[in-house]
Parts: sequence; structure tokens; C-alpha cells
Amino acid sequence: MEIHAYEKLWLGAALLLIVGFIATVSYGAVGAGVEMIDDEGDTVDPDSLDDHPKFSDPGVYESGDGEYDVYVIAEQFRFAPGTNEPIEVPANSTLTFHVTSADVIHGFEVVGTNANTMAVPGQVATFTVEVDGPREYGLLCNEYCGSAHHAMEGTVKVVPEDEFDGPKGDD
Ligand SMILES: [Cu+2]
Repeated sequence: MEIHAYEKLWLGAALLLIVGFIATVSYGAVGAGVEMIDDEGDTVDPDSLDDHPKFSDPGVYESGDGEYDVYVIAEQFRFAPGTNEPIEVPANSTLTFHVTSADVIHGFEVVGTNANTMAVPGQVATFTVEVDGPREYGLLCNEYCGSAHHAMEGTVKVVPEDEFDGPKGDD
């Protein structure tokens, strides 16, 4: 059987594409450091976050040497903390975010990083990121949550270690 030269060329190109697609999907799954949020985080009662030991006073808590827990509540249409006051963390630290919602589903994306999760009422999304810095990151909601969704944003401020005000419960 004779295969036309052009047909061979297209067969080769199609094969190359398939191999390329498999390679990119594999890289995305294991090589790019992308991690899915699982249900490892706690569940909370979104109506009584005031009674929660940490969500009643959300913010930055020290959990170890250079390690911090950051508790954030998303609600229409702000992040607490984040919107009215920036989330301030020290440079060169490891941050474990605990994000939940007080009302409807929101998004929580630290712009320019792969920190990006849904904030679901009743569920706490927990994920860990490392920051070097100092620098400033934008924070935005990427799940449509109501009329002022487009204005729901905030700031994560990575400050030099000696300028860090100190975590909560430290004074
Ligand atoms: Cu939103």
C-alpha cells in the first residue's frame, strides 16, 4: 500500500499534536504545582462565625516559626480582612489560608499567584502558600456573588519582617 507523502505528513503532525496535548495535561496535573482544594478544611456554621475561635476575629495568627494561619471571611461585598484593611503578612513566610463565606459563594484569588479558591458557606477552604516579598498582591472575588461583585476586591500586603505588626493574640 502506498501512502501519499502529504498524508504521511498530516499523520505525523496529528500524532505530534496528540503527544503534545498529553504532555501539557500531564504537566498541568503534576508539574505545575497546581493543587486542588479538598475537603480537608473544617466545616463551620456560616450563621455563627462570631462563635468560632478564629473566624470571630479573622486575621493573621502565628502557627510556628515563620508560619502563619490567615483566617478570611468573604461576604457581600468584601473580604474581612482584605478589603477595609489589607491582609498584612511578613516577608519570607509560609501562609496557610482558611477561607470561608458568610453568605453566598464567593471566589478568593490572590492575583498573579496560583492561590485561588471558592469560598463556600459552611466549608473552610484551606491551602498553603509561601511568600517572599516584600510586595503587594491584589485580591479579588472571581465567582459572581451579586450586584457589587465587580467591586469586591482587597489587598494582601507582604511587608518586611521588621515592619510586621505582629500576629493576632500577640499583645
Ligand atoms: Cu463576587
